Amino acid sequence: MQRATARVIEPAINQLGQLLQRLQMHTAVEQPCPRPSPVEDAAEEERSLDAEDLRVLHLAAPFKLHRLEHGPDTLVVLKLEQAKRYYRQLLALRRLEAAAAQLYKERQVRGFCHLYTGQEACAVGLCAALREQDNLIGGYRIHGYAYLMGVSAVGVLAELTGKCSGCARGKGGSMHMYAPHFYGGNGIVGAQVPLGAGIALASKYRNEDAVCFALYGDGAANQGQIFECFNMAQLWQLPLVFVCENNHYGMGTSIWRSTSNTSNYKRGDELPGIWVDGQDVLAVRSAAQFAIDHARRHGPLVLELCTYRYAGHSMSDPGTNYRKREEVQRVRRSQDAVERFGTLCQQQALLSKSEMLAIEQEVRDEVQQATKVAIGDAELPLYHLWSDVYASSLLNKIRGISEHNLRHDVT
Ligand SMILES: Cc1ncc(C[n+]2csc(CCOP(=O)(O)OP(=O)(O)O)c2C)c(N)n1
Ligand SMILES: [Mg+2]
Repeated sequence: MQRATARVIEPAINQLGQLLQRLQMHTAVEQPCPRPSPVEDAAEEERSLDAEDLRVLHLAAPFKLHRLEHGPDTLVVLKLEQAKRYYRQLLALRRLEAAAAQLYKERQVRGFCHLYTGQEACAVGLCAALREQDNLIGGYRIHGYAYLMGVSAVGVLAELTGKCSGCARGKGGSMHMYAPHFYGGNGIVGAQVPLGAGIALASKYRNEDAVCFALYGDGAANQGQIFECFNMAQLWQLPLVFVCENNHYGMGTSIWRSTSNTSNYKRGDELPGIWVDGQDVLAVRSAAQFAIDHARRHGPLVLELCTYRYAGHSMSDPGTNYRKREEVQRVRRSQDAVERFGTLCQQQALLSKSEMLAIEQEVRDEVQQATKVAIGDAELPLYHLWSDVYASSLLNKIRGISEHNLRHDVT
């Protein structure tokens, strides 16, 4: 439903974005984009747009560019409908993770649980830019992306508790959630990036005009396989966007201890790169729109989303051995993505306090209901352990265990 609405509205917004881009001044390579100078026409545009519940806004932080002469729009459009949708999504992601943490503490969740809290603007901004045919693949911190790509709150939470209504029917858990155009959910650090290159190669081969976003963290960014993908994607001009969500910490260590070049947007060698304020939904959306356009026309590029995670690496990590509690509190106070976007919407008179409270209540109800289902729902019967192993059931048998004579079903 959310994606269908986006399909109608985004082309109009894109057109407007292109118009506004023409009004922008551009910068030299390696320089941050300047804010656009006030132009008479833009002011006129702004006046007429305001009348239709649109705002034309300057992004708070400039982009940084690598091997690009022109960057994403720094003058962006926010419609009333989008303001509501993004605010709702930001809140939903935060609430879902709070519910996941609670379920984990109550021992309803077995296995891993990696929370995305703090990074919500990255997921909401990226998914706002995706077109119907575009694909996305990520690592293990994936609950929020699953939700935005079409998995319901029940689908996410019941997957965590291992129940039938989970999006993988409880067989996948925290790291293995899937939906159409959403390829998960991967537990092996960095392994999703070559898979993403494969997805981009397949859609190029089939002329689908689809771009693939392959996500990875600042810790994964040091892996060899990512550099191999940079090379192949550039050679084959794949429609692939490498997205490094730099939350500044890996598992038990910081980027400053683990990485010699901490400017991830510059690490693609010949690939263009863009540094983005990952706490700003509109900056992420603008960068992702630019990236889609670039990847379709010229091939791969790197987006580095500068962000922060509040929780530890996983539920078993308190997250305070390798960073100070005060640092987390400072980011929460000054950079929180939900707060920032909510304040912006209020300042721009797009959302009133009471409307925001109503959205909060709606989200709270949705997650509360989903939590109940996630606890009360049944587990799959045992024989489903060997159903759906393959997408299609070739011989109705599972390869390699013929002595057990197990029939394979696709359900
Ligand atoms: C190949 C591989 N090596 C190591 C691990 C263990 N491990 C899990 S997460 C992680 C750190 C990844 O950090 P980052 O990429 O910054 O992602 P974040 O947790 O910050 O989202 C490590 C080393 C793993 N799962 N797979
Ligand atoms: Mg990290």
